[in-house]
Amino acid sequence: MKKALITGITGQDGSYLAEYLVQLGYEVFGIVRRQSVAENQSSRIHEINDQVTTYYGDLIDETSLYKIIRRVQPDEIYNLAAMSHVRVSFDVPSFTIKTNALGVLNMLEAYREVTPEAKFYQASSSEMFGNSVDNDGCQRLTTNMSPVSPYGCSKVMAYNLVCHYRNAYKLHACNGILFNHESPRRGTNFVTNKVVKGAVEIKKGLREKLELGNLDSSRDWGHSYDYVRSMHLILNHTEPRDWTVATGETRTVRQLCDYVFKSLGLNYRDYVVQNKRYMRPEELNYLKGDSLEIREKLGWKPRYNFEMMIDEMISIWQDRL
Ligand code: NAP
Ligand code: G4F
Repeated sequence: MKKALITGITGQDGSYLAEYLVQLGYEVFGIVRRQSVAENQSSRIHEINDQVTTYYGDLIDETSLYKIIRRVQPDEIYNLAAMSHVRVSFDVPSFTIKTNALGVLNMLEAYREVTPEAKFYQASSSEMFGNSVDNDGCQRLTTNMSPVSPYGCSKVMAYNLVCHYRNAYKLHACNGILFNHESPRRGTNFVTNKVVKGAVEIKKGLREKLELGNLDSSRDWGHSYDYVRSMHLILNHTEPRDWTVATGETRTVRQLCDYVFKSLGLNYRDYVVQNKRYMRPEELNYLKGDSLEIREKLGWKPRYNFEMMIDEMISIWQDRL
């Protein structure tokens, strides 16, 4: 039985990945942070709680990482833990860099010292590209990285550390550069789930308006369930290297609002108002990823399209509220 260790197992991706690896027959271990509301710690992994083993730890606490890796002796390490909110990273830049960059260095050091024969996946991000776009309107592995947020800067450092450790110490360490991916488990302060939840609340008469920031930025949105499957494929390819994972479709936040409100029989223009509070000091305007390589070489293919994913999110919020 292979052993997988997931940091960020309580997050959106961590919870889907844990379920997927359990299904594949892995013994799954996860690192969780202590939270003051105990129920929040494991709400996303509630259904598989008895099938995974979790340990308290933190990316910033190096000794906790050494202890856990030594105890688990993982075959595969998925490093998904991060301060993952781009706008919030402008408010807490130092914490963001400590967790997302130094935290990754801590993970790499513990991995190299304790289980260098294991495989290591790093959750890299399309936010690293900033506003760089190739001539064909896409971003890919060779696109220039010029981040426009503390979060993006932290992820570029982590990305480079992973490449460096792979080359310097001959480790099986890989970056998955994943474009935005969502699901009903997405935090409700990310735009897709915020819009879906807000629109369903409006439909049910629970609120009157929805406040958003920039409606004109474009994102390449896929489903988290599809994207965690790519993580496993990436790590189990014979050659350790980096990949981009995307749908290749892009939509504006305005188009997202239009689709969600229309699905509920509403016009978003009657309800959405803009509030500067949700704007960013510097915005990433446009993302559209080229994932041809992972589709052709590893056979990755998303099962959800945009409409299926948003419909699933709407349906879940209709039940929840
Ligand atoms: P998420 O839902 O915010 O989950 C992040 C996880 O990291 C949570 O379990 C969180 O724990 C944990 N965490 C945060 N700081 C930590 C620390 N210092 N030590 C240990 N654990 C810590 O994010 P996600 O959407 O699942 O994303 C997973 C990873 O992929 C992240 O690295 C993110 O930056 C990256 N990524 C995401 C996307 C996307 O569109 N979703 C795209 C590209 C890359 P708590 O539950 O205690 O907060
Ligand atoms: O949903 P978002 O907060 O996601 P963002 O900033 O693209 O970051 C996500 O994707 C990255 C991959 O590219 C990940 F690395 C990262 O961890 C995270 O998962 O915002 C999407 C767009 C932005 O342009 C933002 O300005 O929506 C715009 N937006 C407009 N109003 C809003 C809002 N975003 C949020 N969160 N809240 C709003 O009210």
